Amino acid sequence: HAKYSWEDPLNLDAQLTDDERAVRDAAHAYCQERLAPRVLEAFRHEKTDRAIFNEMGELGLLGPTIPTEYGGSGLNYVCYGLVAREVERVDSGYRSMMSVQSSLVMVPINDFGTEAQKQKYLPKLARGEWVGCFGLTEPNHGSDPGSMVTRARKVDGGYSLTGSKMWISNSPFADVFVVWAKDDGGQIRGFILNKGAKGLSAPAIHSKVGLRASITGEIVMDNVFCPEEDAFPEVRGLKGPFTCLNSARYGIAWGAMGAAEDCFHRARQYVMDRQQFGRPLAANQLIQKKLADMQTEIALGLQGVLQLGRMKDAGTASVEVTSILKRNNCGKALDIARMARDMLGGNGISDEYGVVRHMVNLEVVNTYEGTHDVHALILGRAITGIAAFAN
Ligand code: TGC
Ligand code: FAD
Repeated sequence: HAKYSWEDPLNLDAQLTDDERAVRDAAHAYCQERLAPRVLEAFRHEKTDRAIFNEMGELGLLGPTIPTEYGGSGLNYVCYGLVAREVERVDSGYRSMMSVQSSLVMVPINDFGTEAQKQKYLPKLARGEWVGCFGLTEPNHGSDPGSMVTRARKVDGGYSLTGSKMWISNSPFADVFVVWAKDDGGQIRGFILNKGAKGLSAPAIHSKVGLRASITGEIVMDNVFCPEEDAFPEVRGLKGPFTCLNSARYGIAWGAMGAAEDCFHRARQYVMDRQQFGRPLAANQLIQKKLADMQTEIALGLQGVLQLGRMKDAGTASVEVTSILKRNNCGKALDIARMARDMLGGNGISDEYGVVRHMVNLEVVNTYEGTHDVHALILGRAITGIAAFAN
């Protein structure tokens, strides 16, 4: 009978096309050869390397699903997920940099932008020549972005934006700011702001214990002028930002499994090598159970995101399916990272062994783009028809 493969028990590899495998392998090589050697210093000293955007752009990893006519790679959602998994196998912060640019900045410009906006912004974002950020969360409005207070007042020739956004990935060095604000009628609209605009600043947040390889900041807007041609003309309401989140949350669900796999592989090797009581840690039943639990959740989580990717590519994915997998895979990856940290004993506390870095990163990943519990509420509403978070 067939031999068990602990590295790929459900044979994910065989469910991919040749093209998808080629994209995965190219991303894997870049991530392992170029990103992995830099991550420890980046995390320890909170140094975000701007050049990573240029490197990723050169390889076509920014905007993988954006059409080639605008500089994207024109790939399917499964490819996008495979790339996210490879990047996050190294670090969730690197995946964050990539997914904000791809899903939260390029997707809205592609889906809601005018032809002129697409021509102006997408090719430069795809090459990594420009870095983008996405401002939805505010200091007092995170899970409930519909209550945002940032305002876009109509003025001659455009809009004047005032307000502040909090916890914004990439903002301190961003060139392009996709910001959501309420217009004079109280409707949410999207605006593209450019670095250097009068009244716009993006101070860095230096208090993070996780995701330290990815810079995070605020966006402070004091009557920033946005010309009419840089506003998204038609999209209104939360549908705008949520459309971007559907894509980013999907990538995160794949990415979290990459981080979990890295923790699993490191823990497995460690318990095979480490001797206590005169035999390898791996010889203990309690250790083997942990490995079996990790392996099971990774295999099922990967199978789930592959099916979601196929549904997205076929146009049959409801938004709630993304909530199932964002919630499950982030929560399970965090459990796996904590378990791996435990199995490495005291060494598990050192950043040199990798797993505790994944663990603190995954605390963030489990919180952003809709917390674990908010996704439960989205699902609860879909299951019962009753919104638990409504007034
Ligand atoms: P609700 O009544 O549910 O919906 C309002 C309008 O939006 C539409 N909509 C969606 N459209 C597209 N995709 C989706 N997933 C959608 N979900 C809702 C909906 O149809 C409705 O449209 P319309 O035309 O009828 O107005 O709105 P609510 O205010 O009750 O929503 C509650 C809730 C909990 C679902 C929502 O607010 C939520 O998801 N909160 C979580 C917030 C969040 O995810 N923030 C993420 C910020 S960005 C980020 O974290 C980036 S980190 C990335 C990185 O660094 O990698
Ligand atoms: P809150 O909404 O205040 O939630 C606090 C707790 O209350 C959570 O446990 C939550 O689950 C729970 N809770 C909330 N409402 C309910 C309810 N109705 N019922 C039960 N429990 C509830 N945002 C952006 O816009 N762009 C970015 O690029 C971005 N990047 C980020 C990068 C980092 C490093 C971090 C930490 C965050 C980032 N975010 C970004 C913000 C992120 O999306 C929010 O932190 C997240 O949506 C949660 O909002 P909050 O922090 O205000 O928490």
